[in-house]
Amino acid sequence: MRIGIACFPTYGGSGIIATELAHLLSEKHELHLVSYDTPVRLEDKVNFSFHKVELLSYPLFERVPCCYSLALISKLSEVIKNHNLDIVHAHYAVPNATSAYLAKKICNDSVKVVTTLHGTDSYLVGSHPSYKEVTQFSMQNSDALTTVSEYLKERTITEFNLTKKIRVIPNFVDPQKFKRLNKDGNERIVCHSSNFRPIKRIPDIIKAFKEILQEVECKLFLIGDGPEKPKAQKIARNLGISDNIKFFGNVKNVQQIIGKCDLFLLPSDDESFGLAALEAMSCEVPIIATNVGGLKELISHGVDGYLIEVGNVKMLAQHAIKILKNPVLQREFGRNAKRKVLEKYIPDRILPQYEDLYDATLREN
Ligand code: GMT
Repeated sequence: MRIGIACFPTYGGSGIIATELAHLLSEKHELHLVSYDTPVRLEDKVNFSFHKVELLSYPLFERVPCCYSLALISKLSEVIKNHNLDIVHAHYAVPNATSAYLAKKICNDSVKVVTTLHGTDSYLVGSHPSYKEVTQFSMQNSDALTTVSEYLKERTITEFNLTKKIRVIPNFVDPQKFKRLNKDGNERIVCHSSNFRPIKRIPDIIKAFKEILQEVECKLFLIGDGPEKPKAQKIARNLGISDNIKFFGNVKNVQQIIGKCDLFLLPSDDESFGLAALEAMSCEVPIIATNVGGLKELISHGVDGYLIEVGNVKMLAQHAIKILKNPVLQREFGRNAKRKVLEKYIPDRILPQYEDLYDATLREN
């Protein structure tokens, strides 16, 4: 097959999944990746072409972000025509699915569009009144539509009144890359990784960590960057625990840090799947997360981690202390997590689901 993938290049699950999918698909298919910058997880040597969407800088466009959607339509049309693509796979509805649909029209319907919804493109950005109409249209008029969890499927159908069939294809992780690593010392490490947006509830992590520190000597590793970082640093200073917290900023090879951690926290307000948690599980790290969205499908309470109510900092701290004080429990949760990853979330299980979908979509009229 000849496949084009459109995605965001930034730190965020949708771009990561799209890039990893491109690496895997390119082993068997002709692959073209399209974005406005080099995706963060793009490997140095790849077996496919990367097509950069160039933007025209023009004073009139200063406050009109539509120019990216248009440039993406043009670039996708060019790639579809020049490489005779069979499939364009848009990751994230806004604007990628819309641009893919219009590129298909420019190319006289010579290609099929598959859209994967990752979460915020459906329930946050896409459902904003400024984008809802066009997002709904682009979802309904994709040739195939997938979500990363049952939760996101149900929520999308309800919020967008969709009649389109949706297939659930979960996130995946490379279990050889994300694995347990030997620590440099005996230090206990609690970890979190995200793009530091309010939805991730970073202040809950810092406040819980203050309580954890009263019982267990440990460090908090915070990986990533985003709008909540200055606030997080200020809370840590005010609580007098800055010396125990390390802010890493954006890191390309997160597995080298997560693989040495003892516990991973993801107390988000909402999470369509929770790729960061999956990556930690593959490193045999127990998870404490909120019982929301796709996290409920990923984590089994009392088996590979704990699920808490959103905002329950006390419970977050209590469960963390329980795990950190009990290395046997920690190892058991970690092993259970890895077992689940190997059973359900490795490329060998997920890749065929995308390939089957492409095949079925090409067979349809
Ligand atoms: O939440 C993020 O940090 C980024 C966001 C994105 O759109 O890139 O991630 C979403 O997609 C991931 C990959 O499918 C999911 O694992 C995340 O759960 C989802 N984030 C949210 O729903 C908040």
